[in-house]
Amino acid sequence: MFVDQVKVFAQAGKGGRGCVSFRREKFVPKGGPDGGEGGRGGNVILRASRHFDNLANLFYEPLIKAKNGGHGMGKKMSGRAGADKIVKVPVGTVVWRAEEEKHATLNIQRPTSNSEQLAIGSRQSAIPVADLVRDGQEFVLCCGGVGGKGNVHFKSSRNRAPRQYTEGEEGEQGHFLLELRTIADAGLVGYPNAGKSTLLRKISAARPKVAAYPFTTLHPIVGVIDFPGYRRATVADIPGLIEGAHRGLGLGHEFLRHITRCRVLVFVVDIAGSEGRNPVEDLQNLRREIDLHDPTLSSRAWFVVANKMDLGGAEGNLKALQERFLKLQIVPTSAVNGQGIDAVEQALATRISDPEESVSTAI
Ligand SMILES: Nc1nc2c(ncn2[C@@H]2O[C@H](COP(=O)(O)OP(=O)(O)OP(=O)(O)O)[C@@H](O)[C@H]2O)c(=O)[nH]1
Ligand SMILES: [Mg+2]
Repeated sequence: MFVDQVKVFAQAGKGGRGCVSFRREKFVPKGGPDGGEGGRGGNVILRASRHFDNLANLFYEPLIKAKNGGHGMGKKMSGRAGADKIVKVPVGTVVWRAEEEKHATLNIQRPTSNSEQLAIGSRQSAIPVADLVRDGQEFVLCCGGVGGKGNVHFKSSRNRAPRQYTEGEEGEQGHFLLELRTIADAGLVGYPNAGKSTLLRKISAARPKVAAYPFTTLHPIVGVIDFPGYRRATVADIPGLIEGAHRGLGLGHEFLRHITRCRVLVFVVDIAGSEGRNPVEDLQNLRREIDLHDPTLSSRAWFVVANKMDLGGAEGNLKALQERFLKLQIVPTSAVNGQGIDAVEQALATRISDPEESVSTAI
């Protein structure tokens, strides 16, 4: 199962209680207080790991609790520290904290497209607290409570047999929303059946499913391309978009956030116009959809892959597309027989190494 958004409740460990104890030893009458302090509670820590590609482990275990600290003991012995709870999440996870008060009514809605604020429940909002973008990066979600003081801390010249102690502090706790935003250099955007997955199979070792029906790809898949000179780039294949995707139609909206980190967007269109499509309109609609989802996406570097060149009618449509978008880079390909794949790799290599230069405003 692929999970890219999950709500969790995290609770750090409580600090251990301080101890009340007096030294008892043969030939040492009135040995004095010797109660040690409690151990600190364990932290809840998120650690980004490149071995995970989604948040399914948290879906099955949405309560994350770290261990409490041990109580203090006699002979000034401190309690043991509670073990930290380390939870591994995929690289690219964004962490949001839900507001404290209304935990009971917490009820997630889809993130609003343009704002950084995420609507959770009716009146609640969440604030972003961490973005784990490097492998091994850690974030302390909840800090463990400090241990209490034992009676040895309360001794003084006037109080030589204190019986005071303090409880350990509670650990931090809270509701959080974790959201995965895939990290890739380039993202493939297109209508269902345009041939995005077929293209990814050709340019990388990734093996997304390919079939002749729409919505074959159900979650993002990242492939790695090796360029000459030991350079490499990652390309994400996301499920096909349809008109109205920004309003939640089809699968598109769910997954548009996975291209928000891509430096280059590759628009894959079915240039043969199979299934009665018009490639020029397709491209205009796709550009509009991503712009409506997030206006910053439409100012990214981009180019077009005109796929299915092997089919009838493709040549004419390609001409029409080129005439309509004169300044735009259009790479004709046929992903099934490998035609134009080198040109796609070349275009990706130049755009990814210098995306600034290639920001295009052709539409
Ligand atoms: N003739 C021809 N067929 C192609 C070409 N590229 C892909 N196809 C076919 O088009 C169909 C859809 O291909 P996919 O790669 O699954 O398309 P997709 O864009 O990933 O589709 P979704 O995952 O549904 O969004 C498959 O039957 C492919 O074999 C091409 O260049 N020429
Ligand atoms: Mg696909």
